[in-house]
Amino acid sequence: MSVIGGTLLRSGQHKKPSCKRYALAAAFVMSFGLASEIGAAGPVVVSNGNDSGEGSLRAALKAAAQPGASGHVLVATDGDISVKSTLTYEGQAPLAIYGSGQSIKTEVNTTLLEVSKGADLTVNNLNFRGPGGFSVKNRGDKSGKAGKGIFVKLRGDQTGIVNVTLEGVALSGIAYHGIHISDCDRGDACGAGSGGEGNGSPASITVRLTNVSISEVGTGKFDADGIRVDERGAGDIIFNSRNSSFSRVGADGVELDEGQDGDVIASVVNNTFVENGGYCDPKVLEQFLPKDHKGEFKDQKFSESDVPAKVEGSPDDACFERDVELYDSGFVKEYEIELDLDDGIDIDEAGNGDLRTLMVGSTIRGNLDEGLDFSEEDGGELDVSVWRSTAQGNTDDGFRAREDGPGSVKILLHDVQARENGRKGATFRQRDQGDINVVVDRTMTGKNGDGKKTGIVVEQAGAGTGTLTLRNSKISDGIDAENVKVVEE
Ligand SMILES: [Ca+2]
Ligand SMILES: [Ca+2]
Ligand SMILES: [Ca+2]
Ligand SMILES: [Ca+2]
Repeated sequence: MSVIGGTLLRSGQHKKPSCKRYALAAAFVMSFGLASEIGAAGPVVVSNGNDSGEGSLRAALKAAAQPGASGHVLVATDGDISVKSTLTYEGQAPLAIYGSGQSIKTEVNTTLLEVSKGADLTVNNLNFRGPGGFSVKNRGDKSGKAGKGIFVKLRGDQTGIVNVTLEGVALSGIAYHGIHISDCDRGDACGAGSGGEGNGSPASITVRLTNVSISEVGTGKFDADGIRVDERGAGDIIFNSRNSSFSRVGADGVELDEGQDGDVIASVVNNTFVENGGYCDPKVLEQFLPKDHKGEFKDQKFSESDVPAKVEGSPDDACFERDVELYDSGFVKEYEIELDLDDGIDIDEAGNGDLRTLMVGSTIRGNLDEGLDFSEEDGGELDVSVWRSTAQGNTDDGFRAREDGPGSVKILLHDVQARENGRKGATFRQRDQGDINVVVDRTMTGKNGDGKKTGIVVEQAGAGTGTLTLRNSKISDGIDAENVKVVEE
C-alpha cells in the first residue's frame, strides 16, 4: 500500500498529505508495535461461543470499550459463535478482533457486527455468516431492516482517518451490504457519490482487505453491495484490496462513493469479481417491464405523459430504472425503463478531488452490468492503470471510465484482455475542459458487442486534446475514436 499509494499520491495535484502521512505512520505502528500496544491491559479473551454472558464475544466487546482497555479481543473458542442480535462495539478507541478461522453466524436477518462510534477496526481470521437464502423473491427488507455483515459508522465530528483492516475474512449469506463503512449523515439513504445525498465528517476512510472473500451477500435488498464505502464531507477514500474475491453479490462487488472534497485512491491487486449485480433478476422481473419500455422520438412527436408509468406491483419496484430525456420544447427525446443491474467494481468520485486507481492481476467476469465502472466528476483528474487483468463476459462494458468537469483523463492498459462483453471491451470519455490520453499496450480485445468498433472506445467530448496510443496490441473488434488522434507505435 505505502509504495503504490505513495506513488499515486505524488502524481496528484492535491496537497493534503498531512493526514496521509499519519495513515502510513499508523500502519507502521500496527504492523510493528502490536506487543507494546497490547500493553498492561492485555487482550480480552473470548472463551465460548455463547450469544452473551461471561466469556462471550458480546461481553468481550463491552469490556474492550471500557476506558483503559487494550481494544484487543482474542477469539479462542473451539467452534463458531452464534448470535441472535447485533454485536456492537461502542468504543471510540481502535478495536482488533483476532480469530483462528471461526465463524460468527446468525440465523436471524440482523447486522452481525456494528462499530457504532467510528473506531478503527481490525478483524483477522474470522468469518461472518448470515442466514442466507435471500433473493428478490425472498427479500430481507420486507419485515424490518436487512442485516449487514460488518457496519462501521463514523461520528459526525470525526477527524483524521478511520482504518478498517480485514485479513483472512469471509462473508456470506447476508441480505444487505457485506461490509458498510458510512461517513454520511443520511445513513442508508445516502445514494451514490455522483448526485449522492448527505453530509459527512472531515475524516477520511482507509480500507485494507487481504485474503477477503465476499460471496452471496447483498442478495436480499436493492443496491446492496459486497463492500460499500460512503464518504462525505472533506476526506478521502483510500482502498487497498489484495488477494480478495467478490462473487455473486446482489449489487456491486465493490462500491466506493466519495462526495464533496477529497480523492479516491484505490489499488486492487490479484482480485476477482465474478457474477455480481444480479439482485434485480431478469428471469423474475422482465415480465413486469411495460411492452414499449424504450423509445426515441423526433421533436414535437411524443409527450411526456405518454411515457409508461413507473412499474408497480413487482417483487421489488426499486429495480426498475426509468430515464426520460426531453427536448427544450418539453417533448420526449427518448425514454427507457430497464432493470437496474450492477457491476464488478464501481467507483464514483464527485466534488473536488481525483479518482486514481491501479488494478493489477485481476479478473472481472460475468458481472450483470459493467465489469469495472469508474466515474470522476467536478474538479479533479481521472487516472486509471490496469495491468495484467481480464474483463470477460460482462453484460455491458468490460472496462468503463468517465470524467466530467475541469480535469483530464489518463488511462493505461498494459497486458489487458477484454472479450465477449455485451457492449464494449473498454470505453473512456472526457467531458468539459481537459485532455484525454489513453495508452494501450500488449492488449487484446475481441467479440465485444456486435464487433463493430466495440473493442476500444475513446471519446473527447469536451475542450481538449485526445490521443489513443496503441503498442503491440490486437483490437480485433475495432476502435471507435471520437475527436481523438490514434497513434500506432
Ligand atoms: Ca469525510
Ligand atoms: Ca471528491
Ligand atoms: Ca472530482
Ligand atoms: Ca474534464
